[in-house]
Amino acid sequence: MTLSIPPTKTNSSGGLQPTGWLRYLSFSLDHKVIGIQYLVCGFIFYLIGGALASAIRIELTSPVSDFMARDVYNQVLTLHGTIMIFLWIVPVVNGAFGNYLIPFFVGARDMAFPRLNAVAFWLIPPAGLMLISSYFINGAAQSGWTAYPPLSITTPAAGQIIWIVSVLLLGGSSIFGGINFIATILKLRRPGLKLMQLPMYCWAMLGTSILVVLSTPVLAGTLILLSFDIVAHTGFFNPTLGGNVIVYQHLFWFYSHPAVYIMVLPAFGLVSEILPVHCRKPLFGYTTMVYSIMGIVVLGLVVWAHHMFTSGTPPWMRLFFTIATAFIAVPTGIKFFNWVATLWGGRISLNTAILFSCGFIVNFVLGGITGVALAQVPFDIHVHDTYFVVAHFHYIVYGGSVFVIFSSIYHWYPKFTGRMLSENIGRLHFIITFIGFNLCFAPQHWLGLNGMPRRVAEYDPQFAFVNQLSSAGALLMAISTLPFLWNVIYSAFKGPIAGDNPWEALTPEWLTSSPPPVENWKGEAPLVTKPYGYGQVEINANSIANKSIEGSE
Ligand code: HEM
Ligand SMILES: [Cu+2]
Repeated sequence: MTLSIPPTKTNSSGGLQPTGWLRYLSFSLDHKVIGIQYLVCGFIFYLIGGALASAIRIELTSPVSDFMARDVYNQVLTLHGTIMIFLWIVPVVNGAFGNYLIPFFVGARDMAFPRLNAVAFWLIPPAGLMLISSYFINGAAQSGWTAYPPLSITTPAAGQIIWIVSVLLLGGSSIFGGINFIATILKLRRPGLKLMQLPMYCWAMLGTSILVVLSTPVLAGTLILLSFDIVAHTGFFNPTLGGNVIVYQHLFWFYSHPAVYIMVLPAFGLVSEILPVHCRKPLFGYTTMVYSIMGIVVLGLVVWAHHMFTSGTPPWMRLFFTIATAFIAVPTGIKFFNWVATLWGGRISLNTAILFSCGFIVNFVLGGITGVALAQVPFDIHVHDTYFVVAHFHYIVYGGSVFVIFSSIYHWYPKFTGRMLSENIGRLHFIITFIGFNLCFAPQHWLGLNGMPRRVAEYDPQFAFVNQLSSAGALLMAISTLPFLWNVIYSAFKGPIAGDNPWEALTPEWLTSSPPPVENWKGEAPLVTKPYGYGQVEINANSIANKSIEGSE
């Protein structure tokens, strides 16, 4: 049942809102402006987080701590992890693309709650600035992005409290966003658009938003209790006051395991939009794709203790969490095979968007395999808190989410700006990123298997050479940002004009002008019931703007 109110005239950005580029610095209510705000703001934080990553890798080129003092290393590491997760990946795969695309995908003129939407975005820059500023007060948080007690209770309090307040603000932002996505997808659908006709990214965002709404408040509550332990010397997690550090770990991972799906499910959705367009084939197995998203949501909520196998978990619990974790490979495997089947026999045009998407598939499978390995208790005990884990999660978050963010930027840039990016520079960007990424993180598996611990500024000299390889990869990754930056900035002014639908795509955002007008469509929103009708309906999407596309089976 769709209870949708057909969105009509100015429900959002009318009247007194600034126009031109100033919009992007304003409290705009237009979902497209907010989407771009998330994207650009996230990218700025990515550059900062990347600079910190480079600093970490410079430190690790030699076995002694010569580039930074050890506690500075811990602060830089904490800042890097926190920025990358809470200020780059989560806001961008959810906030940026979700805001820009979801209203188009459901045929609405804006999000369900435009003001809440703007508030959700505007919580981010101050939270980020606050987090970074704590570095300058001599004593920034240094207990890692997990803030495990007792370390987080015993290290300097001011920095840790600032860290907690910023993460709370960012968590609030993400909850507001999640509520808005659920409401928009379920309630603002254009009449006649059934749930099972929605583009896959809508399903991914529905699943993700359910995870956000269920798990982020748990993190918020946990961090509030932690801050009481720090400032009021309560004893929730402080063992010397009768508290329990393991309870903290359970509560923390009840959020932070789902958080990996908050970072990768939207990426799954985006890839599912991009592949069919660039290989001119329908998305393979739509229905199984939907069910596998929901399967991942349910399983994702019950596997958190696989992060705690070395925390004295009883054997029955280990068994349960191993099995549940291994089961996630099933829905994930379904998605993988569906993507491959979508590509299979397609008319693939090897442009940058699909290169990054294919890069994602390759990297993600490698990260997934090491994930299943880590779910096995004996193996996990061997490599716990070593570089193997660092390699595993960077294959997921960088090889997964970041590759998809780039793929999506290449795919939707013409819609965002009305201009095309340079494909040659794009392919160069892809090649350097792909080589740099694998050179940086693949050797870390070896480091971990051979016992190099993570979160250290100093290590055994036998690991020096492999660490230097890894740092060389990181350098390449840093360099790869340059052609990308040049491309997006230059093309915004000088790129060839894109036209409304340069890829001849069938999803509804392409059935309006590029960039789209305020309120998305000049006339009625088109009813698109076959977003992946390639090869089934021979249509030229340009000529059917504002008409309904009903594919013939
Ligand atoms: C730009 C390329 C990147 C490089 C070269 C890089 C490098 C590193 C290094 C060397 C560490 C220290 C590992 C340790 O000692 O435990 C680290 C930690 C971490 N990185 Fe990255 N990273 C990059 C991108 C990312 C991205 C995109 C994310 C996104 C979520 C991310 C998330 C993390 C997290 C969560 C930690 C753990 C922090 C902690 O243990 O508290 N990194 N990274
Ligand atoms: Cu997990």
